[in-house]
Amino acid sequence: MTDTLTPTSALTHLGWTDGDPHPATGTALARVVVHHGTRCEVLAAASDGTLTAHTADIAPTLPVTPVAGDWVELGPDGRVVTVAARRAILTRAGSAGQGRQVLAANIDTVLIVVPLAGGLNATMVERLSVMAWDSGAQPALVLSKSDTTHDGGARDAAAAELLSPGIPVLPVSVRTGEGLDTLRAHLGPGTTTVMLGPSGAGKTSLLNALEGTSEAVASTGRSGGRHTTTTRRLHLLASGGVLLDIPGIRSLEVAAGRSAVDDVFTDIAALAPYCRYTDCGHDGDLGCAVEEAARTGTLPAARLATWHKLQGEIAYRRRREDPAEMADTRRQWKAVSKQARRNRR
Ligand SMILES: Nc1nc2c(ncn2[C@@H]2O[C@H](COP(=O)(O)OP(=O)(O)OP(=O)(O)O)[C@@H](O)[C@H]2O)c(=O)[nH]1
Ligand SMILES: [Mg+2]
Ligand SMILES: [Zn+2]
Repeated sequence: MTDTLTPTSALTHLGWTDGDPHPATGTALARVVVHHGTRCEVLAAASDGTLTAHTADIAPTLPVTPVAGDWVELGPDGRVVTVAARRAILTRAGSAGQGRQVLAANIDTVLIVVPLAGGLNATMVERLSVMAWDSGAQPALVLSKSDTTHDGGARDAAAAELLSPGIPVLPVSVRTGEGLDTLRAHLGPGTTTVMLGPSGAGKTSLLNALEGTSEAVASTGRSGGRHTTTTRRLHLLASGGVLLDIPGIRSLEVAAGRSAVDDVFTDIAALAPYCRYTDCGHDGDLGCAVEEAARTGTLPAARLATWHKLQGEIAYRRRREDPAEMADTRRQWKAVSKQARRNRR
């Protein structure tokens, strides 16, 4: 790249904001493009203001694994010596025994990409929205493949607005070009965006359509649940922002806190104060306003069912991740089974 930029404007082009770290003397600030094993590809701002790509070894003493979007400092030998504290992070549930896995760091916007081919999947919209809110970044919902609907996705967009209230909903198609300009407006200069959606939703196709790139996409008609994109990678946009393309995620991998659930299930959160008990579980409790709304049809029953599932998953993960709570649960179960044994005598 040979644009004449000052080091600061070069960093801004990489998505650097005032809240991000300033480089210490003797080190250079760089952004992780992709991480593989003991190395990272990074983009750094040279003193003449140009952006330069490097492959940097990771210092073995580094306490955290860098991910795409991380700000890192390169030592005099060019190795990654520190990973800066992360602003918003997108995470998913790790495999058993692990905590959460960080998918992208220092993001401003999460584009939830849900395909319209085969019909709008309500649960997917709800679950991925929870995950997006939990990141601390601003979510937006992209309904991809709008060309597969009869009305350019208008009906699905109206339905999606109720499923994930308060966020922009954009029907788009890379076939017809619908919605691409609106989408571009969401990827403003200096902002960092990550795409979150299932495999085959058309994330990489969107990147290609927006930027004229030719990253690999699934060949038409191919199915079988394999990921086409296999790395998490940061792409510089002509608009001056950055876009992270990551492998597809299953909406069952959601890991989030209760407040992110309330951000999406605003209808349930608004009804809860009218329940008789302040700690109402909306599950057979006496005087429950939420269940009453589900009975009369003002609240879709499917929505309450997804809410219950998410609460169960949060509680389960809490116990798994928090040993104290786990011990508490064990004690409770011991007491219960003791009581049961006593009752049997
Ligand atoms: N009809 C239609 N098909 C599309 C559209 N966008 C993408 N596709 C097709 O959907 C398939 C999957 O697209 P990809 O871009 O590889 O999907 P992805 O979300 O990146 O998938 P992973 O990399 O596996 O996470 C490809 O065959 C695309 O041609 C669209 O707007 N309309
Ligand atoms: Mg892809
Ligand atoms: Zn209730």
